[in-house]
Order: sequence, then C-alpha cells, then structure tokens
Amino acid sequence: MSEKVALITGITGQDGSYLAELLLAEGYRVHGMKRRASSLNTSRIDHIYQDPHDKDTRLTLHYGDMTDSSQLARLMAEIRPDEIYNLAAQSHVAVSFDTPEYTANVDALGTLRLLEAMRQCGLDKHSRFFQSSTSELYGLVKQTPQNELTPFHPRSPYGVAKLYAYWIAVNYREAYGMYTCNGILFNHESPRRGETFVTRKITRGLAAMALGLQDCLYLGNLEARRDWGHAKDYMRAVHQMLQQEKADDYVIAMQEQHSVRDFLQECAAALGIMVEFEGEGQDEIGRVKSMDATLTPGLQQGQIIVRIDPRYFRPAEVDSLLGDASKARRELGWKPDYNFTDLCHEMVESDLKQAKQLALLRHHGY
Ligand code: NDP
Ligand code: GDR
Repeated sequence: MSEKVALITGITGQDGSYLAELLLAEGYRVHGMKRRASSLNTSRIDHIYQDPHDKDTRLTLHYGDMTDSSQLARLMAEIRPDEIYNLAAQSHVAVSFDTPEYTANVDALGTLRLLEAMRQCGLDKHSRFFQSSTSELYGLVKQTPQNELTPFHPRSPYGVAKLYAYWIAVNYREAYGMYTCNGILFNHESPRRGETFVTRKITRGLAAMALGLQDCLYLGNLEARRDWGHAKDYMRAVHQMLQQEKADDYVIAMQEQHSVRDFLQECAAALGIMVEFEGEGQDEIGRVKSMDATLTPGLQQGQIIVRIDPRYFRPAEVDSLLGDASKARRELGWKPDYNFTDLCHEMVESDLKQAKQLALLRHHGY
C-alpha cells in the first residue's frame, strides 16, 4: 500500500504537535499549515522539524490561514491529502467574547472554506476529513453525562462558531457523501497546553511560586467542573476515527469530572503544598497551609497564593461538563493511557523544570 499523506491545519498548536508526531511515527507524509507571525510560532514542533534542503523530508510546513480560501484550495490541489485534520481555530473561549466576528470567521467559515476547497479540487470522494468539535457545544447542559445524542446549547461565540463547523461537516457528509467525522472532544491538556488556559496557568503559576519567581496566582471561577484528559490520548482517538470504514461522530472524554479548585489542589499536592481556602466569592483566597520546603524554597507558610480576579469570569459560563465516551470505546477500541493524577504530575514536572531554568538564569544575572 502506498504511504498516506495527511494535511494538518493548526499544526503549531497543542493538538497539532501531538498529532504530527503520531502520524510521522505511523509512516505518513505530513503537511502542516502554519500562519505567518511576527515571531517564530513553531516551538511545539521544532523537535520534529525537517530541513527542506534534506532529501526525502516527511514533514513539510506551508503558510496559510483559515480566512484565506485561495490558499486553502491551492494547498488541497498541491498536496491531495488522503486525510485532512482541521485543528486550526481561535480556541480560547474567553477571548471569543472579545473577538466574536474573527472567531466565527476562522472557526465556522474556515471549516466551510476547507470543505469547499476539498470539493473544488475533486477530493470529495478521495480525502477523509476530521473536524475538531468540542464539549463547549453542550454549554448549558441538558443531560449528564453528555454523549453524541445530547442536545447542544453553546454559551460563547466560540461555542456557536464551533456549532456551525460541526453541522457543516455533518451536512457535507449527508449532502455529498463525503467522509467527514466530528470528534466531540472534551478538555484535553498537556505540558504543551497554551499558557492562558486554566490548567497550564495553574501549573506554571504553582511552579513559579514554588521557586519564588511569582507571588500569587489570579483566577476566575474555581467551581467550574470539567472532564480533563491528556492531549496525547485524544489525538490517538482522532486518528482512529479516520481509519473506520464509515464516517461518524464520536465523543472523546475521560468520564470523570473535577473542578478548577480540585485541579489546583492536585497540582499543589504534586509539589508538596497543601492549600486552604477562606472567604467567599470574589474575596476568597487560597493560602499555603503546609509545604515541603525542600521542594518549594520560594514559599512561606501562610502565604496567599490564590486570589480571585473578576476579569477572568465570563459573560456566560459553562458550569459543568462530563462526557460519555462509550461509543468511542466500543467502536474505536479507544482507551486513555493517562489518568487525572498522571496528567497533573506531568504538567507540574514540566513547568517546574522550566521554572528552574528561569530561576538559574535570574540567579546568574541574565
Ligand atoms: P491551540 O490554540 O493550541 O492551537 C490552535 C491552532 O490553530 C494553532 O496552530 C494556531 O496557530 C492555529 N490557528 C489559529 N487561528 C488560525 C488561523 N486564522 N488560520 C490558521 N491557523 C490558525 O488549540 P488546541 O491544539 O488545544 O486545539 C486544537 C483544536 O481542537 C481547536 O480547533 C480547538 O478549538 C479544538 N478543541 C480543543 C480542545 C482542548 O481541550 N484542547 C477540546 C475541544 C476542541 P498559532 O500557533 O499561530 O496560534
Ligand atoms: P475552556 O478552558 O473554556 O473549558 O475551553 P479554560 O481552561 O479556558 O477554562 C476552563 C474553566 O476554568 C475557568 N477558569 C479560568 N479559565 C481561564 N482560562 N483562566 C482563568 O484564570 C480561570 N479561572 C477559572 C473558566 O471559567 C472555565 O470554566 C477549552 C478550550 O481548549 C476550547 O478550545 C475547548 O473547545 C474546550 O476546552 C473543550
């Protein structure tokens, strides 16, 4: 069988980097679309970068943008991918309230542009298409746990844009017989998670405070509950979806829920810190109750390390998400390798390592 060719939009993001690694390991030729930025934006894939001057490179990067139909069509015509993974998005829920039109353009219309580019290039019967759909579609939840049949009620411009993308992928499957799959992915994290999502903000903040590089962490809603998994596990599921005989939609989740506060406590415990909370609402604070001073030389007993900043509350919140991934487990044979504790530990260790490097540089005056 000839080698498979894949195109990943959003290859420079958290998920794109894990998926590219996986596909390269499976023997694919991988093409990734990156957008132009004023500074380098490839740090998550630098370790798999291949110099285009070398012979027979298996990873090729192309400039492009989800708002640029002509380039999407050009890439499709040149690459003629067997599999297309649409991971590119303005993916921050809170930011989507500030940039609703841009978010709709990239996340909703961008998906349509990609599907149309497939059709225009005659790939509608050739290529398989994956759409990164999201548990944010459920928003104001109508049923717990959420599965593929749970009604949607998005709560942000991001969620609404992703609702369009979900349905346009379904519509092109039904209307044109295209192989399009939606992965309804619940939150998934890793050491490569963007720094402004709550998990990474917490692990980076704790690591920095442990070494005395930061005094306090400002957060929003500590009661929000999420079903958090590891991005590496979720990208395995995404790949498996496109290997099925028939295209379908699947929920991917851990089937386990934790609050933001739980996540913080678990990560603090990984550093030997016990946090106790006092006060209510926006006046609530989290203090160091006890700590292992050998692991956390920068902390003081009683130090306030968590404060609430109303800026991080959203105009409409998604309070609680819990997935039911039984269809994916049954039909894809998918099961995760990482549990919640593994995830927290891996993220804390990675951020502690980075904080130690920074502390060393500062110590030597750099
Ligand atoms: P990231 O924010 O880490 O990555 C998003 C990627 O999209 C980056 O490569 C980014 O480029 C790229 N991108 C953003 N805007 C554009 C644009 N206009 N044109 C081209 N590329 C663009 O997200 P994740 O890796 O976490 O998520 C991947 C996908 O999965 C997203 O669609 C997200 O909405 C969805 N999703 C994620 C979940 C999660 O928990 N992580 C859960 C459910 C769905 P750059 O690096 O230059 O910013
Ligand atoms: P989410 O992730 O909105 O679920 O979207 P995020 O980590 O941003 O928020 C999770 C929950 O934590 C609460 N929260 C805070 N969030 C941020 N970012 N910063 C804070 O300081 C903070 N304090 C509390 C939030 O209110 C929220 O309830 C992610 C993204 O990856 C989407 O692209 C994806 O579709 C969904 O997960 C599934």
